Amino acid sequence: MQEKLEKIREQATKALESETLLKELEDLRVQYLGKKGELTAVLRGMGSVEPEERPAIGKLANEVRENIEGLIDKKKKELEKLAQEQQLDEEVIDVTMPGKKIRIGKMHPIQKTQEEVENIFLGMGYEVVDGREVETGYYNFDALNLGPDHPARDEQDTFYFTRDMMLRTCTSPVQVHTMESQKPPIRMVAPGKVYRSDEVDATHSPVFHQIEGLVIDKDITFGDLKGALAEFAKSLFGDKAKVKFRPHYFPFTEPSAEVDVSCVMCDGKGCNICGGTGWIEILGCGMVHPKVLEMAGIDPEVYSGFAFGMGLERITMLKYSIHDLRLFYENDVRFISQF
Ligand code: 2NL
Repeated sequence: MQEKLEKIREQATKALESETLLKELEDLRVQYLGKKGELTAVLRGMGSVEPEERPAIGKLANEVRENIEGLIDKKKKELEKLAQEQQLDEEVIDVTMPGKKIRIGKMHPIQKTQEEVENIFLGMGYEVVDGREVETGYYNFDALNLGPDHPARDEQDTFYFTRDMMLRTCTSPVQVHTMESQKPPIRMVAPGKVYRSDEVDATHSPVFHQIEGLVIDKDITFGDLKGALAEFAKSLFGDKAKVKFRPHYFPFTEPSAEVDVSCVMCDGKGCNICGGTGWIEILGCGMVHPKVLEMAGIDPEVYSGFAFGMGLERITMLKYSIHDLRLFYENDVRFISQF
């Protein structure tokens, strides 16, 4: 009996000394000390031990149990410490290393110009109105007094889905929808993407951005148009900016004009940006054609109004001296992040 106990102690000690895996320690505990373990098996045989020897054997058995328990606990602590050290070695953190930079995006220059223009008109009491990019021939052309034979309707110039469904070529349809659904007074701007079948070059793109404005009320005159656009030009290009109205033709306005602003680069003295003239064209405008008002259900005998339209790419190029519009669509952060 005594020998058996010593043997168990010896085997357990050896097994524990060579143990290297924390998860196997519990198996060893069960093997030696568990209910079906080796030590329990030996103690079950106590009946065959001489009664006078029993206390000594019992004492030894307890000693062996405590011994093995002690060794298991010691081993457990050792292995836990080792595991922790290993983990710490693997997860070294150098707190002096520079942190990861989070790159914050920037607003696209076209979007920036759009918001700037929107804000100027919001400040003058206009509303910003969004619309659809797919339109019918009526809203894109007929309602604007562009008849069936107008060259803008050519398949070469407009993206058609069907004979009567197309990508809008300007944001005027948004204004036509507004005139149909809202009673004057109307003061609105309609910004957004427009589509024309153009070859890409430094100043053309089949998708570009426009903002159009419309004011309709009783007694609106060309004087109101001039005042509004002169104020707008000063807000966008600075107080020194002057405007010049040149007669022009649009089918949807009468009279019509193109507006030049005094060159922001040379103050009107003449440079290579303005081609030596001192003036730069920024928008088209005019008094809304009576036929256009009538078609939209507004009585031209009672109401009058003005409208204008400008390309946001063009304005942005002027503001930042950008010479090639393709840069806007390449999405190179080195370009975008400059504005
Ligand atoms: C340009 C010229 C213009 C308009 C747009 C307009 C809209 C309605 C009625 C009458 Cl609903 N006119 N829009 C008027 C004059 C000029 O744009 O050169 N845009 C880039």
